[in-house]
Amino acid sequence: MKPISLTRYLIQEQHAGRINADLRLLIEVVARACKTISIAIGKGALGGVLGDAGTGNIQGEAQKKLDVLSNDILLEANAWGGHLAGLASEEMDHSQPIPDAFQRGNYLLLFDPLDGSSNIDVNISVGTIFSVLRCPEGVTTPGDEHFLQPGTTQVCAGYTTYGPSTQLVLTIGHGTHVFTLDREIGSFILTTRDVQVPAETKEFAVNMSNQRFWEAPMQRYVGDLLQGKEGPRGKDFNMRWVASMVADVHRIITRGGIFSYPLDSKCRDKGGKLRLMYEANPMAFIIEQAGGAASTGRQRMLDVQPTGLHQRVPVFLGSRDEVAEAVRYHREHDQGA
Ligand code: FDP
Repeated sequence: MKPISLTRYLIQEQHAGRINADLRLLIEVVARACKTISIAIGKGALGGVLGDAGTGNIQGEAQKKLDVLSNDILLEANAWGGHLAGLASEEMDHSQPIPDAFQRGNYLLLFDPLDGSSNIDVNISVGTIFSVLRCPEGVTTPGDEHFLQPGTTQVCAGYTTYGPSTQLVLTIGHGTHVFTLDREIGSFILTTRDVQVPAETKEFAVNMSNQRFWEAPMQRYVGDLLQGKEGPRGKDFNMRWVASMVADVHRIITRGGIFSYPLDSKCRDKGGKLRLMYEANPMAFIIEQAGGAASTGRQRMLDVQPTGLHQRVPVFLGSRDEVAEAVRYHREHDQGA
């Protein structure tokens, strides 16, 4: 079959009644912004975009020039389309309603403009993650509280990975699909329809240097993985850790695996390391739509009721059976088994 573009895919979805014109436009605008980010990243050292911006975000993290640039690109692209009521980003303290000068729509957009940005200066894959929610009925000027909806209410989620090729992975709740950027024609082309994460895996991703700070169930879980064939899991496991969530999740989308950023004593007070609203939830939606699973270790990720825009959570996601195993270790620990 002849490959189809993102535009054509979205029009087909609209004709099938699965999205409306506003959501189609929203996705097109986000995809276009991601192409602009991809071009800036691709220039690397020649574009003068590497290095620190000399500022920090609300989370106390140093911002890279490309964090700020990517944020500005997404904000600017989405301000005037008429499809959004408000936006929220990792790089902004609070959400922003669409300015009065522009028409407002019915959707809310959350994004992490440049995930894994600590990898940018060493030319390793980074990405953009986004999530789309409905603006609650009757709300014309949304505030932070209107974004605090559980992941199950997401109408669309996606990420772009800026690697050897730029790929957009998208779900509107009808499977997860992979698009690859054709740099010559400037279009995202559908390259894998209905991608499926294998249910079982022999590969795990975690920052092992945090091991001594983990909780007991995580210690036991990874301890058993490391024992391989001789241990209770009865098979040898391989480990990968890119340290860009997008790149690690993309590997799992492609060939299976489990990604975890568990609770540890360093991040316990904050609730975890990764952010619920624009990292864990969109990835959980994408992974579930690809047949995988996502959990905090104790609860399905998409069922978490958010309490803050920048809330953090522990994350386990990927191959369904392996996530179930990690959850089992937590359950057995909590039940004192
Ligand atoms: P980064 O801080 O570079 O943006 O979002 C946080 C994140 O990267 C994830 O992309 C990545 O998986 C994780 O942090 C890396 O954590 P470590 O520094 O502990 O490896």
